[in-house]
Amino acid sequence: MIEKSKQLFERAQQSIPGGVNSPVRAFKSVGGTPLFIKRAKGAYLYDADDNQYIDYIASWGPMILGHAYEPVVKAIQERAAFSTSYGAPTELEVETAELIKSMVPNVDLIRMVSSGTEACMSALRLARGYTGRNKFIKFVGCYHGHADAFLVKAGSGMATFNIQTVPGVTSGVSNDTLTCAYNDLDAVKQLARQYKGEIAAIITEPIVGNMGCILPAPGFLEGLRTICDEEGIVFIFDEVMTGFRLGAGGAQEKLRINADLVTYGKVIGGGMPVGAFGGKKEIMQHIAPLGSVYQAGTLSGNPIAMIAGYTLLNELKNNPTIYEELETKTKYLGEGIEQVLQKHSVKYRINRFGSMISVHFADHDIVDFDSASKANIALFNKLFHHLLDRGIYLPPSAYESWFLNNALSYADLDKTIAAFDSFDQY
Ligand code: KE4
Repeated sequence: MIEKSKQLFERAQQSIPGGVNSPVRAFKSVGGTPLFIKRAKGAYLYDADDNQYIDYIASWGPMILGHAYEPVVKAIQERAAFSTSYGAPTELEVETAELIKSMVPNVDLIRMVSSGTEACMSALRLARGYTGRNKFIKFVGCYHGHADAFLVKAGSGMATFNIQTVPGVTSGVSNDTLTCAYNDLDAVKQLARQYKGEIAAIITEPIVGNMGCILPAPGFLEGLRTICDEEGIVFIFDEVMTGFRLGAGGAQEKLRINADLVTYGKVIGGGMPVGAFGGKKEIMQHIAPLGSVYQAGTLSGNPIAMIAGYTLLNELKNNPTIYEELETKTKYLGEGIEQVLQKHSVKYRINRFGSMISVHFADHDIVDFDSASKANIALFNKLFHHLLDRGIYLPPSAYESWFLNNALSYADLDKTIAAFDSFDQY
């Protein structure tokens, strides 16, 4: 029974385009009425009709320790009493930058912004300003936020709605966006030869979350690093999803590959609007006011957002077993689902890394956007609603990674596995 969500969705569409403030929330691909969430605690969401759901979205990544995590809530409440924004530097921003530098490798300087989009947009501008070059390479199906240059064959909501090009993104912008298939190193080498001296950056999700979860093929990221070294190209890791989720040091640490610039979002803000980009001083020193690559933001480093992120990151830094617990839970869930799908003789692939996982109904490996899009999306959409009806909330798209939070219990995982087993439309 979701009557209040239905009423709220009708009402929302009178004032907000599509009734949502971000397209992927609209349930467009899975169908049905988006749930309006009233509150959340730990691993559970509660919708406007007070239905409880096990949450595998975690606000698309940020809520890694579960919802309403006490230390974060308390820190926000206390800090708000000192005003919510100053538009001036604070000690808290310095402490947060120092904490991040102590957790992730290879970041000399870091600039706070208010979203992952801003972080990726700024990192690309910086790479272009630093190299004096215009073009850059992104991978089909990867998503780096909604800045114009990235809205070319992007993942996440664009894949969900099968949007290839976006009205309003001019050819003047998209002509400098070069794309090729994720995991296709030869295609990158070909572009690097064809546009020698013209490519400012290669940006990638080191572990992809926006086509579902997709892992880099052995040697792929190392190959990109070599091309960037040989061609003077800035290598950008978009760690908006993987940062502080795969481990305290993110993908750079887990995969033992150093990018030149790294972008962050989601977990870094503990659910508040925070993004960041950082990297080698040689490059970062070109950012204004040090250098001439302009970048700015009224609410960048906002004290409420900073205290939320600082508190959460400290918890993660001081309790490294959290990552082992998350990985063990994700492995347990993946293996449980695998046993069920094998029992039902279903063609499937499960891609998993750390606490990122996705299930694809296909009898081919899911290694790039083309293979992800050839999976049985309709079947996923049916399964989505089967689970939702049983109080289990997956991301409402086959083109999204699931995000586990450490408040999930093994009873929650078993309930999820059982719901896969009770599905009778495989
Ligand atoms: P935001 O501007 O949404 O904070 O971050 C953009 C972004 C950048 N890079 C990566 C790897 C991302 O995954 C994202 C945003 N992720 C999507 C979910 N796939 C956000 C959900 C939404 O668009 O509502």
